[in-house]
Amino acid sequence: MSFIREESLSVADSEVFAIIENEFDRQSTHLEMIASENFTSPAVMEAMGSIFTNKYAEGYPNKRYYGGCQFADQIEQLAIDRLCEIFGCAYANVQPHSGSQANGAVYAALLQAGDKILGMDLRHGGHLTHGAKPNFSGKNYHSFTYGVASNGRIDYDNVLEIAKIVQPKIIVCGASAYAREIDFKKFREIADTVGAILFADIAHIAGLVAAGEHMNPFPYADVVTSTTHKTLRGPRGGIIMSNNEEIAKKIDSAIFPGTQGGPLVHVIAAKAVAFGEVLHPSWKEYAKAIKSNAKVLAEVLIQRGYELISRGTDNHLVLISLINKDFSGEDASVALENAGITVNKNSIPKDPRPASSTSGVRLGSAALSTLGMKDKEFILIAHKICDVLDDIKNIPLQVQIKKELETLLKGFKVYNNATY
Ligand code: DSN
Repeated sequence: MSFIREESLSVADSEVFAIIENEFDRQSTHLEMIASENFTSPAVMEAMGSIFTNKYAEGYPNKRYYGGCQFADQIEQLAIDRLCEIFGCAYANVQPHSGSQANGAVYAALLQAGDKILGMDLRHGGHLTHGAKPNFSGKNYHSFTYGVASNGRIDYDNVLEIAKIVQPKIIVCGASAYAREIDFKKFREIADTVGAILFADIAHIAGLVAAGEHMNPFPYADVVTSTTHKTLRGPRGGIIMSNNEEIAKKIDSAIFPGTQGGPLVHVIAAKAVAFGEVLHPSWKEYAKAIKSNAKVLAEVLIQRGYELISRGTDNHLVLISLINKDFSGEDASVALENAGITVNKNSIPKDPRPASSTSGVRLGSAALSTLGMKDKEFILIAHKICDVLDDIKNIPLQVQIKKELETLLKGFKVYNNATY
């Protein structure tokens, strides 16, 4: 018997195949507006589903602990080189299994347990790994936070004041739900004033940074992390970059053997494919579309009377405040899902509701921009979102809108049955 089984998944495991088919149908019939999601190309998925999944390659290119790594070396080096070219940095580690693993490795590399970190408050748009108390970053380190001012924007003078009091070893900049440009130069000045390391987490905006559509954290940040699956449109995973050789060496040791074992070589192969796509001239056009589509979305929501945190957007996301409404982010997300629009509830600054219900809804434009949607579609979708929220208990309306949006989606396909 050949060890290679020739059957396709549908034959080999019809149960798993059926679930994947259902997910394909879900993704094909709902508007994907979760700000941290996107549609990877079939080429990315092909690399991720490749034979590299079989390979152990603990270590780094040309310094492995296993035999047979010559092609793993080539693929990892290619991913590293492409990544350094995209962001204009000297060192990159493409092995983190996720953004959280990447951030954990940065702390492990540069901090001792109990050291002070200063990051953006989760409820103001920061991430769990930026020092939130229930997370390892808030348990293992002494974490402090800054937030946004009443205008929904980071007040850099206030961050400086807090940094002077806290005297953190690391300042974390970057966010998961912040619609405005992050000024890395100002963060560098703050970090220099208090002698802190500047760590930028660009998970959400990486695809925009890559195209010059958002300020680059280099040369300002000492270390930069990102996920690869949000605006960067690659496979799920993390990356770490630096221009500082000493930091880069510590990061490499913190990833392996510090916090991870074998790298996911198949995912690294898919990262290399995604980075190749980012380096293509058409990426600029895509990043511009992400931003202009988010702007149009924000404009319509505002015209229709919805309050947005920071009153607009500079990037790929908008954050609707429902603080003055008699329904929560959870209610909104369920109603929008009924109408065929997938979003997430999100806490907002000074949110009176708990994280399980929230007073916010976060919307993103990256995935629908991948499908080729432009102003015209985003205006229509924004109005549909408002129609649902204006009359949130109207289930027949939600059903009707779902039908209309399914018809719209039929004209915008990224996958066919042969490519997912
Ligand atoms: N969970 C991601 C997001 O949705 O922004 C961040 O890790």
